Amino acid sequence: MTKLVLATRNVNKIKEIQSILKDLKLEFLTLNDFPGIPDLIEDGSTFQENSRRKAHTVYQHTKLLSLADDSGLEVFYLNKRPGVWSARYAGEGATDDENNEKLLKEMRGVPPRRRRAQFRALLTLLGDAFEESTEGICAGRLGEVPRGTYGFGYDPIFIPDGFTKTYAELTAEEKNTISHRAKALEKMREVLRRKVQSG
Ligand code: ITT
Repeated sequence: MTKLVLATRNVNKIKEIQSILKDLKLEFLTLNDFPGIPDLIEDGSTFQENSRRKAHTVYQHTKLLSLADDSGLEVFYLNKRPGVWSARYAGEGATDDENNEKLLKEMRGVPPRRRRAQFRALLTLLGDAFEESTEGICAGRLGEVPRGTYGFGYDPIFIPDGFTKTYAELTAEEKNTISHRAKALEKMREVLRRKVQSG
């Protein structure tokens, strides 16, 4: 079975990626299987840069097909912040609740029509003499208060277009059919399928 190393320390991303790709004959490995890999540096100014860096670090160490995900929430009113700073918006080591609180505070009083936002995921698949990147975007708007308990990160405050529920009120299956990550993975699916076939 083709081995695929998920180049992320985020367990929620791992769950989502595994679920979306479950029909492919892939053996998923994670960074827990390679304790020697150094922390993945994310000091790039774009999702693309960070995603490539994470994939390269893991591929260099494992020499196995590696998939990295760099993602975040872009709020138009805030000139696309938090963007690449999404994980640490309220400071290094900030919790999801703290990040959500900071963002809602900044957006307090901003009317619904100016609360447009989008999630973006940038995936990089890296193998032997091979690199492929795909992007997925899910457009929506920011809620006024956190709602829902599923998912992670900014899920409780993001309402995808076409829904009245937040990402955190959708089931994992529902989120995984419309999310930014799902869209980026769908674009990667054909490449992955070929890798599976060629072993
Ligand atoms: P890795 O770098 O190890 O993959 P990370 O959590 O640090 O894990 P990122 O640097 O890509 O990952 O930051 C992504 C942040 O964006 C994440 O911590 C969330 O705050 C947010 N985010 C990304 N995708 C999300 C989603 O589907 N739902 C909610 N928040 C999300």
